[in-house]
Amino acid sequence: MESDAINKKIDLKLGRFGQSEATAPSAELVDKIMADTGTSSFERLSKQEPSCWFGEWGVCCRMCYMGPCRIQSARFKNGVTRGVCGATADTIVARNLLRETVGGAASHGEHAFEIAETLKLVATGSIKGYEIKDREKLHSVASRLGITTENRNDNDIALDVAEVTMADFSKMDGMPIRWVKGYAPSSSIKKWEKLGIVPSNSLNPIMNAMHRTSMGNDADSVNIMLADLKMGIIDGYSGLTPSTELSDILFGTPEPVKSIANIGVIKEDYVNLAIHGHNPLVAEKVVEWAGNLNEEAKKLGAKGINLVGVCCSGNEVLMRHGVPMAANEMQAELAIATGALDAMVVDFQCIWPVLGEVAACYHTKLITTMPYVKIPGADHVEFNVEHADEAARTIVEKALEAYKKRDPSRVLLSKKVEPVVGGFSYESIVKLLSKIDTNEPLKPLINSIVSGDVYGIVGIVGCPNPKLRRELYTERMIKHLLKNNVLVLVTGCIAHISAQEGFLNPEKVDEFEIGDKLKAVLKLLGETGGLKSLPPALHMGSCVDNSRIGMLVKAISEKLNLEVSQLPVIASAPELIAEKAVAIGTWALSIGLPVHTAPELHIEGSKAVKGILSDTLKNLTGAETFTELNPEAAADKMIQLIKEKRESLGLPA
Ligand code: NFS
Ligand code: SF4
Repeated sequence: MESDAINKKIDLKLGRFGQSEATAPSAELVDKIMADTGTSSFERLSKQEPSCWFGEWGVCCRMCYMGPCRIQSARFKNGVTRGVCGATADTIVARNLLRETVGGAASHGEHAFEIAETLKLVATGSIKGYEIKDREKLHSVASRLGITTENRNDNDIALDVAEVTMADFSKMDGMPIRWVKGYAPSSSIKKWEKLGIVPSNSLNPIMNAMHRTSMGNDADSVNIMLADLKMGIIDGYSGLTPSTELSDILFGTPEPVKSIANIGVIKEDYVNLAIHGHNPLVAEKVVEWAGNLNEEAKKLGAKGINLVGVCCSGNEVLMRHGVPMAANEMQAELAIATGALDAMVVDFQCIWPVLGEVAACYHTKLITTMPYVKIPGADHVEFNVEHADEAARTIVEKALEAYKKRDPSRVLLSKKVEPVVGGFSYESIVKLLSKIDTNEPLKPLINSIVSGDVYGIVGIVGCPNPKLRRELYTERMIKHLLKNNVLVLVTGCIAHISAQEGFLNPEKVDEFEIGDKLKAVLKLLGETGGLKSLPPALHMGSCVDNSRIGMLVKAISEKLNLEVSQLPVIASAPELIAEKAVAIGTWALSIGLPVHTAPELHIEGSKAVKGILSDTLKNLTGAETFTELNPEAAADKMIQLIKEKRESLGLPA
């Protein structure tokens, strides 16, 4: 009976699987996942609710076996104030937050390192399957890293780029990591030097962070939070930025590209293969082999192989190949529940363990590829760059094999697809602007900001959180910003949400209520680039591609000789889930951007940590965090912050 009651509650919440009425796949498909698998993200969430407040507030400590300890005083007057060792809420909250940031920085770091290793193998001619696709990017990266390019061949340059990148992880010369010098805003570096938080390599601080947060070490929340900022810098310049830049060298720098989005991109008469995860080394090879084996699909009676993208790999293959965007992270299971997805290949990060179980309810093959990411119920095809072609071929063959077993009676497809234009790399934006001003391409954008035609810029990044999906948090926040002439940049799963809602569709520029001034800018720039308009929001890529936003911010701040924190630019993670998103937010704070999050970071239990993030930080990097659980109010708060920044620059507010 109790479970009946829960299921009733779920029905309401399940609603439209976190999409608006207009964009959601059929109600039947949404019901189908529960009927076929007995589970869904909303159902699992509702069984976890209400969340444990100790965890939510960050005051649960499991750092040792005298605990777990929970600090009640954060919420209740006469509650317990210390753990067994005496740790207070401030200590525990700060330690937990630093560990979250470490989780994110380690993820992005390993992502970058694997690509650097591959670039090295390419440069030395040790592997065949990959090549340098973008020379221009190679040279630009080399020059930012201070590597000579004159009279040298590309392989030698690439070898230096790869080695400098890899050395940043473990070098012992005590000098700042090279990617910081080449890519961080110069005013930010000066501040970090004063604070003593410029990393000289990126692995030691990760080890140090795990050490200092273990039982009986750093108890000073200010000291711990400085380590947290340093971890943010590592995330930005040993994780995000090299991941993006080296991927561009190997696979090309994105240019605006047209495609489609939503679950409806899965097609009945094709072999459907979804690419899910984050590793372009895998995704790119699968794209290549789907092309090579397309005729094989026809021999099976299908019209060909239909590749579709999920989460960040989805963003990257959209940006570089126009592959349709099927689903954000939490919709991956819905894509399988169509019964028409023949295989889903995954690599690392944001791959929910439940996918093994869900795939087992259908003919769908879930294929894991990384030695350190295996999932019960999945087939494992080990992927390494030395044998990338064989692995990619096997993966596509598994999709073909599975297609034969598809049961048409269990297929339910959605017809809804939304046109999108994505692929706005930093370089492509500069290129577009240079059509207006060849000599000083950033000037037209800066002029629009100065005049107020673009009131400000908000980078909206991160994940779809089922807690906030129920109320379409992101869509509502973006609409409110657009209304107020704020230029919206999106990445990660927020880009999927935006695509499904129509924010990436240039045709919809008149459909949404967009401020007249911003609309005119979007239309002018669109026409300059040969489109009817730019889309209401610009898709700048995957989560590591937040580095592209970073490059834009650096360029604007240095062009104007202003600190990043003076610019009317804000970062927002409106449906934060992952530790990676925490790390990205911490990086944004380190360079001086205000950061909005919803839900709140796990810091409510500590006045000290909250105070550092929302206030003290203003004097350190110029940044601050704020939380607002109502999407319109969050947008209003951003607009207010932009207004204040504009006023202090003497711009029309
Ligand atoms: Ni970013 Fe990409 Fe999505 Fe969140 Fe996960 S896929 S790396 S963490 S959930 S946006
Ligand atoms: Fe409790 Fe301290 Fe151990 Fe944490 S480190 S579990 S607060 S005794």
